[in-house]
Amino acid sequence: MFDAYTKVVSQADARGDFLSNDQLDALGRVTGDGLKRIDAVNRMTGSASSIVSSAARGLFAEQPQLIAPGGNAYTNRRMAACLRDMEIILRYVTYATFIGDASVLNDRCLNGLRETYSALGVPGASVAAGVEKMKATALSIVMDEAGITKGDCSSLRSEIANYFDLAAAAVA
Ligand code: PEB
Repeated sequence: MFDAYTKVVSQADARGDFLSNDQLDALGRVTGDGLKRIDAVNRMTGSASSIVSSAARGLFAEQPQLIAPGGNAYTNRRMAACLRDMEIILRYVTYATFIGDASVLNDRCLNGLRETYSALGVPGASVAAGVEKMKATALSIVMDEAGITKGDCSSLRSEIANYFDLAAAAVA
C-alpha cells in the first residue's frame, strides 16, 4: 500500500533518481489540498450509511429484478451482503482519498473482485451501477458549499470521482 508520497519515492528510488521538480510540485499540491482532503473524507465517512442506502434504493428502483424472487439481492442474507459490499467499496474509496493514492483500493478491495462476483453469480454490472450512484451522492455531499470555507476543490473532486470509477470499472 502506497500513499501519494511513498509512491513517488519508491518510483524514484527504483530509478536511482532524486525527486524531480514535477514530482515535488505534484506532491506540493497534495499537501496544499490536505485539509480539503480530510474534510472530504470526514464528510463521506459521516454520511456513509446514507450514501450506501440511497445508492441501494436507486439501484433496486432501476433494477427491480435484483430484489424479486431469484434475484441476487433477494433474501435478507443477500440484501445484507449487497449493502455490506457497497459499504466496503465506499470505505476503501475514503482510504484512497485520505492518502491520495489508489493502491489501497486496488490491492485490498478491487483485486480479484470481478472473479469473486462471477464465481458467486453476483452481476458485476449491477454492482458497478450501485457504485456510480454512491459516487454521485458522495460527490454532492463532499462538494456541498454550506458550512465550509469556499475554495477550489476541482482536482479533489475529479480524484474522488476517479476512485469510484476505478471501482465500477473493476467489476463492470
Ligand atoms: C466481496 N461479496 C460477497 C462475497 C464476497 C464479496 C467475498 C461472498 C462471501 C459473503 O457472502 O460474505 N468481500 C466483498 C468485498 C470485499 C470482501 C467487496 C473487499 C475487501 O472481502 N448483490 C446484488 C447487487 C450487489 C450484490 C448487485 C450492490 O444483487 C452483492 C450489491 N455480494 C452480493 C451478494 C452476495 C455477495 C457476496 C448478494 C451474496 C451472494 C450469495 O451468497 O449468493
